[in-house]
Amino acid sequence: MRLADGQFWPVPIVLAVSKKFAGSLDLGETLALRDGEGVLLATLLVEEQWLPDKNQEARLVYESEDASHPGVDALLRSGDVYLSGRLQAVELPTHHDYRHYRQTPAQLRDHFNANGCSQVLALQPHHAIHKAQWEAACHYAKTHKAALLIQCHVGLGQPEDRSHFSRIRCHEYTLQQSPEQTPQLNLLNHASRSSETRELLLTALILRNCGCTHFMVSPEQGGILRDYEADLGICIITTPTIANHAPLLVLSDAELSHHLHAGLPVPDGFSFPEVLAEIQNAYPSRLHQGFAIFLTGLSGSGKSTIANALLVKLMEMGGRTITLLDGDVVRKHLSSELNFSKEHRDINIRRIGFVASEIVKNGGIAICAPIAPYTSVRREVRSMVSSKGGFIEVHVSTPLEECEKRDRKGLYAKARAGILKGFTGIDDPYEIPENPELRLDTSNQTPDQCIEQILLTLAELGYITH
Ligand code: PPS
Repeated sequence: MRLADGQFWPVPIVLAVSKKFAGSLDLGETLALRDGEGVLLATLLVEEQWLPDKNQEARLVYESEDASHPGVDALLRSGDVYLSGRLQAVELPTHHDYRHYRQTPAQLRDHFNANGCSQVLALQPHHAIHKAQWEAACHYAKTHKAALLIQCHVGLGQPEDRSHFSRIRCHEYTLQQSPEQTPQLNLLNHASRSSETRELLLTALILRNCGCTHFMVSPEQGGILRDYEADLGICIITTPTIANHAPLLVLSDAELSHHLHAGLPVPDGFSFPEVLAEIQNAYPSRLHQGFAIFLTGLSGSGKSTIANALLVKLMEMGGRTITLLDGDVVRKHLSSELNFSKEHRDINIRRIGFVASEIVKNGGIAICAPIAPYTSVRREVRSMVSSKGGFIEVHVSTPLEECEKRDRKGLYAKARAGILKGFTGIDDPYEIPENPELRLDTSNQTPDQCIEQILLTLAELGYITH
């Protein structure tokens, strides 16, 4: 918890590089630190490099060594060698959104000083601020003549998802509820470390550096922070329970949106109507979310036939834009340079997954129909798409004998004759999906029956009404 000079510092912020890169460096060299677009943000004079004990770091920072913890996972995947040295800032990262809310700690301190604020109360909500918390903060600010700062924690890069914008719009609505106060809203660019205790301590430290004297947290967080109050140099106050309030419903934005979509009543007085409307809008119900239908199976199993029939059926239903990413079409337009090695097949499927996830993110339907013979990359695509909307894996399980009997393109015959090498099902593997949402065997069902089953599954999952 301390730097070598004794300063309190809860989370190491390090520059991790590969062994190969570290091996190519000499101490005393200067490195350029650039953002994703190549803009020079800072330079680092390399004074030291060492091999960290990452398991110990994981244990101390994340209280876990389990790689399924996102912070531990990121730590273990980062480079093996840490570099340190004198850091020289060149310029701050550019952001195109909400520039007026992006003040540096020094600018915030100057602002509070210029306005004669001897007390500044900070809130750093993870989600929207609802009534009880806001009233408690305003009450405190009024009785103690304190200024208010709402610090909104955002990621490092350009924002990608609408929850970022929706969260800030929620805060703007909340601020409008107390015209007598002039709270500051500020965005803090910070890579989340998914560490409960240490991250909270770091947040408190950052808030102190922004000129805040008090930090309002939940009673549980208060329990963690109190022990460190002296080191942190900021007073911790907890959200008091306001007697005349309905019992406080503690829900994340996503939980609250499910609550709203399920038609469950949100207690009167829980939040502000504009905030609730914004959350409902940012997290649409499944009926308004995008989804991908991922058909996987052997060549000739009937994927393309199902995909094409499903395309027109969904178009007939209307409502969402639909894109078909058929195996052959993708091979022609997106992946023409790739062959059928495992490595290239995985790249092909990742490309399909990326395009599908972009479509789903924007509320559309992506129908994908590649062979996709490998489990691990199918899993990758599932997680890529699921974070944006629905993912429905359909294993077109028509047996090999039937596919070979059909042999529409004559490729099985070529593979059997040894003219075509590495053909899926003949001399290349197909790993059977373990838990697809649906299995369809086109040797005993018509395309119409297959489509009906897909539509029923979509309806059961809530993505369409059927
Ligand atoms: S993969 O494995 O998912 O990347 O394959 P995909 O992009 O779906 O491409 C499959 C189509 O390519 C033709 N083809 C082959 N398939 C499998 N193995 C080998 N070696 C091969 N060579 C060419 C074949 O026509 C597949 O088309 P479909 O529509 O599946 O029959």
